[in-house]
Amino acid sequence: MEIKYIYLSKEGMNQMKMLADFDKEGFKKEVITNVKTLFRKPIEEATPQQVFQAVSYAVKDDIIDRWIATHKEYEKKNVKTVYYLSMEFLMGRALGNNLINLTYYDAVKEALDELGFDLNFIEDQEPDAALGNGGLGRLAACFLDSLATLGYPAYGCGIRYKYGMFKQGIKDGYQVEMPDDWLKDGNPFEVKRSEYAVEVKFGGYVRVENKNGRNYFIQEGYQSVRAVPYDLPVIGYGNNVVNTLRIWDAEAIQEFCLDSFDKGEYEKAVEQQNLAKTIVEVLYPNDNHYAGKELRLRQQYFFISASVQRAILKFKELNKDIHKLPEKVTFQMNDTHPTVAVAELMRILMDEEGLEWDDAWDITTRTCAYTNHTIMAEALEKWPIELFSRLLPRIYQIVEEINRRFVLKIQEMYPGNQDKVKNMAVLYDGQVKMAHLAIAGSYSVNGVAALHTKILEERELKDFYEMRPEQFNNKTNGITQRRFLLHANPLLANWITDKIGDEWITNLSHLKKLKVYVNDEKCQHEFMNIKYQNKIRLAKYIKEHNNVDVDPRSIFDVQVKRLHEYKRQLLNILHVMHLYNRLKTEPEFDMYPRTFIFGAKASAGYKRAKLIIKLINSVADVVNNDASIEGKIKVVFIENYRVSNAEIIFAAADVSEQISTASREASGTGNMKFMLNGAPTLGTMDGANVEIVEEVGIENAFIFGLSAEEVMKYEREGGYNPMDIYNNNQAVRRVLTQLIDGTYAKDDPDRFRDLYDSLTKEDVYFILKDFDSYAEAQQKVNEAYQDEKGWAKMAMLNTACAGKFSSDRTIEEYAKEIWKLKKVKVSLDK
Ligand code: Z16
Repeated sequence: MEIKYIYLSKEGMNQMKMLADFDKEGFKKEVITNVKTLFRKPIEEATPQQVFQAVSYAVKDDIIDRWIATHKEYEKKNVKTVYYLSMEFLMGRALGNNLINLTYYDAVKEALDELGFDLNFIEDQEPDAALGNGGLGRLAACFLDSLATLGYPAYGCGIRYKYGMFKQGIKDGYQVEMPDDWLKDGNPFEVKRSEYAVEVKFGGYVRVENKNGRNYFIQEGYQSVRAVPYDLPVIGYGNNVVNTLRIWDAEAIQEFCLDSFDKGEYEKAVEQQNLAKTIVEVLYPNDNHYAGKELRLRQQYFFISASVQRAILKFKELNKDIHKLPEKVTFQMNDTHPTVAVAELMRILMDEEGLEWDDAWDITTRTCAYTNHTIMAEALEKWPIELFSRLLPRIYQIVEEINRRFVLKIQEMYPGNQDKVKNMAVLYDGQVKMAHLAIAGSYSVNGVAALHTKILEERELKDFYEMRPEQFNNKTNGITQRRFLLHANPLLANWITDKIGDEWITNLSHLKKLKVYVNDEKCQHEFMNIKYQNKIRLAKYIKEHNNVDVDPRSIFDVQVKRLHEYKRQLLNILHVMHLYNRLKTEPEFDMYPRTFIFGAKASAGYKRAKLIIKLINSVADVVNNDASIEGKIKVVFIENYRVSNAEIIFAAADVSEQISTASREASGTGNMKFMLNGAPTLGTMDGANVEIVEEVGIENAFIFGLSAEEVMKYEREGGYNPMDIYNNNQAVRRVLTQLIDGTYAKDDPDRFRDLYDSLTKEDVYFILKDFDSYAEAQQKVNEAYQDEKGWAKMAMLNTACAGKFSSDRTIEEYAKEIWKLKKVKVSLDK
């Protein structure tokens, strides 16, 4: 294959229209001054990191004006605000995205060129803000982008982890974890707001005091920390709106007092410093898994108490009557992690605002809303009562009372039905069930894709749904096209703008206008050449970072996501082993060259997931170095998959692997990023894949495997017998045998025995069951790709039909149907 047409956009540059108000010469001067004042250096001597800092501070200057103007407007209008409470915000890099949303990207690129710097290279100096694990954290980040772009008043509330998601290295094929010291050079965009610090209390006991016939609950003998907020700007696209991501740091309450000779005081001071330090030290690296650690519960209460206290204080600055809280505030709880907010709000309303229970409960349940992101049982948080009540004694009392009243309600509705109590109580079996607390305390419960919400209503949360169906609703996830197309794929972004104008940047449904071009051969060539350029960019990245040569003319087949058994990276690599076997043993067999690209972090303690990474790398070692297959298969494991390299990967993908066991992936959001960038889905009918197929048509995807219904039916009947497949399917038996005969582990043939056992004993993720169907779908990919026009059309249709999956659409639905927010306009009078 040669390059038939190189597309170079002249007119279509996005963002030209706003350049008028950008002062290029002033900006250049500011960069030079910043290098001088920050680093006492002339710009010629600055390191790239220092130039990054200087540029970011120059950009920040523009941001601050808009930030102040936005909040002035919010206060003037006394607007309703959503507080998006989340343990995770997977923001990635800020500089490039901020420039994009300020619409200054091209202008700053030019200014830096003139100073002798390449903006791309400067962007690469910034560490990712990796304050999240995967889908849930990145969703929160996309939501903030959309909220600001749509002009909705919003705060993201989270934790300023000292160390974010670990950096992954691959040593000898194994994952090794390294600390992510993302703040070591400072974060130029953050602003510390010490004046908004609040106190958060842990432990001790509760003393009840009766005054004038009313009980007061006073926490005593507690330890406490000072929660100090750092604000990060979240910039709307081209609209002067700047919202805030507020992340909390912990400090000791009393300053370390060196001249104190009182031993007790001294130890107490050290203790408080240690407590503060440990709370925000590190992000728990578990995706879809609950570890039940005390420190994790501390983190949760820490940022929730701080965020809710601050929100109430802010509300009271503009409003007199606390009963009006639901008219001005919504707390959206991102999964069960922040659901202690229900009890914390009750505590503040009763113990600090002096309300009675019924009043406080009415306000709370009109202010809180809950999003469920998973049906995976091991992800549901259930805290031992012993731990919960010791750490949060007053909160526990409140949870007990919430439970008592909720159970009464259940018994009232279903007299004598103990099963209902067992299935729905907040406290049961010595545990605090956080999902049940969330549902009891919320006015809205939503799932994240149509299928997921259906499964919640019909199975996982059936009893709750039957009790209060109107509480349940679906909000299918989305992604921001500003980061995942405009920033990540400038060639395609410019091409689209050339064809249909730039409205897609803030209204992604415009992409459907591309449909008229999908049969146009010139357009097909342009589109596929952009894909080819992006594949060259990724091939370069892989060469630089992994030292593997890949051919950009091969099919780039990509599975990037957290490593989890239910996501079935194992199915993918088993199939690669199968293809390799065929190439080696069937003289008739041929296939179009394919590069299988993986990227995935395994939670540090997840043994089997780490073994799967080792297997992928071991297969890569064998296959990549076997000259006899003439490079038909390459396997690449991209180290340290994260938001910044994801942007390069999505743009370069031909095939999007979305192969979870049906019913397990609540939504998926990577699937949408691939689609937007023109990669058809190879997947199961799971999560949002169902809706992708609905939008693009089943003929423009490669669908295989059991349906969610079928999977759940097998599960009700106690699973299936994988040995039936082992016995009857020769191809499967061959790859399974290769897991234990040393084919991929010469030095230790038993290395992968655990994987073999998991597949042959139970195969709870139906990998063998779906194997043939997957191989068949892969065969179809192989054939379809060789029809150049057909493939180009399919790829283009995927982009053209991706409009629904903008997080702008998702946020409009949340804002209208759950939050009842009003849009605000911000103008900058200079
Ligand atoms: C997470 O990333 C997700 C769910 C969850 O309960 C916890 C974490 Cl850390 C993911 C889902 O697995 C994924 O399907 C979904 O797209 C994403 O959350 C956003 O909703």
